[in-house]
Formats: sequence, C-alpha cells, structure tokens
Amino acid sequence: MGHKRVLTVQDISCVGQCSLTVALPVLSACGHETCVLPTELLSTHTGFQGPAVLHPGREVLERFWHHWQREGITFDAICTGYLGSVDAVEVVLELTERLLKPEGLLIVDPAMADHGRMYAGLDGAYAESMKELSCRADILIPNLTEAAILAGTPWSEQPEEGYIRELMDSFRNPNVILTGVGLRPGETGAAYRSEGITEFYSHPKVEGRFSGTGDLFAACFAGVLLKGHSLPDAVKTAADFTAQCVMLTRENSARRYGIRFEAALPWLIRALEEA
Ligand code: PXL
Repeated sequence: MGHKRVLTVQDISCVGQCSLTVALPVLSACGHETCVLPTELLSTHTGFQGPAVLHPGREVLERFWHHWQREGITFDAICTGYLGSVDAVEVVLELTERLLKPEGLLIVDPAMADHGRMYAGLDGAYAESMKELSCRADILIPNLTEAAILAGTPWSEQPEEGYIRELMDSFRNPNVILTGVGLRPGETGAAYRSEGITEFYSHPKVEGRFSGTGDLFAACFAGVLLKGHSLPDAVKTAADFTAQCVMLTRENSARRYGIRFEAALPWLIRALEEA
C-alpha cells in the first residue's frame, strides 16, 4: 500500500499517556506520515485533579488549517479524538470539508465519555456538536457510553447482544466499531459493522479501568486499516494490541499515567510485516 498522509486531531495531555502522545507513535510505527493538530494542551488528562489547560481557540486553529490550505496540503485520512471544546469540533468539521482528499477517510472516535459519564469539563453542548461530526464519519469508533449518548439511548453496563445490535443499527455511518463490548462474562472486545453485517471479536478481559485504551485502539485500528488491511483484520489487530498493552499497564500500580504501549510496538510492526 502506498504512502499515506494522516492527520490526527486531538489534545496533547503532557502527562498521562493518551490522545496524541499515543496516536502519534502508533501511527508512525505503522509507517504513516503523521501530521498533528493539537486542539488543546493540558498538563495532564482529565483523570488527574484540576489540570492546567491551554485552549488555542478557534482563531488559532483556523490559522493553522488555512495555512495548510494555502500550501495545497491535503490528507488521505483525518482521525479525530478528544477535541475539548465545541469550537474545536466546529473547526474540524470545516477543515475536513476542505482538506480531506475526495477518496480520503474520516475516522471519528467521539472520545467524550466512559463508564456511563461524560469526561470532566465536557457538557451536553459538546455532545451535540460531536453528534454532528460523528454523522459525517466514514468510520465511527465509540465506546458503549459514547454510542448510547450519540444514539440517545440509555447506557447499559452489561449489554445483551440484542441491545448491542440495535445500538449499532441506530447509526447511519457506513462502518461502526463499538469498543469495550463482550458477549460473555470475563470477555471484552469490539462489535463491528461493515457492509451491513455486525460481527464480534472478543478476548479475555483484564478487570480495572485503564485510561487511554480507547485512543490506543483507534490509532492502531486506523494505522492498520490504512496499510491496506480489511476492516475486520484491523479490528482484530487493534484489539489484540490493546489487550497486550493493558497487560503491560496492569503491572503498573499508578494507572493514571496512562496506557503503556511502548514494549508492544515491535509486535505491532511484525504483525503488519507478516500479513
Ligand atoms: O483517553 C481519552 C482522553 C483524552 N484526552 C483527555 C482526556 C481523556 C480521558 O479522560 O481527559 C484530555
């Protein structure tokens, strides 16, 4: 598969590995030219108490992409995660219209909620703007909480297969990957719908909460898919990679420092070479 220029748009959390500090190394390891648009700069992710936050604001973000437009820069894929403000979501809607190649892919991880709650600092107005961006995605990658919010359905902590299938069917996107779902006790994984068919991929669950796993899954999925692998293969590789990283992180008592993925990168690179 030829060269791909990928834009990843999300925050930089300076401490607590998630969002850009995960997506950039993973997309690079997959062999893509990776461009970044940091929509916010935080001293830590919002799982720490009271991070210092710097908002570039709409005007600065617009100056960045207007410059790219003047230079004729376009992208094969735009991958979005935690954006942090309604202004940033609106900027992304506009820059996607202008800078994504006609055959390019918009991959959206709503990255706004987990375990039944919105992330600290994000509100209903943010969820509404994320709905608009999500509707445009060629591939939408919500977790269960985000999918329930986007679909306007009550969240279920232990969903049955019927609930998951109904939730998946409520989205009009061509492809949807629902993360953090397992059909049997002690399992987790992803449900994915591609070409109208919903399938499941699961593996044993490691109990506990691990920040950054959604960001890691989305980056790995995008990286593998953009290498030319099928959507089901990219889901499986991303799920296996994420499971390995969760095992590596489990050894770490201070989980708020985020997901430990570094030691698993050689596995990912080999998996891409072998396929
Ligand atoms: O991992 C998702 C994420 C990304 N960015 C920031 C966050 C979170 C989750 O808490 O706080 C700033």
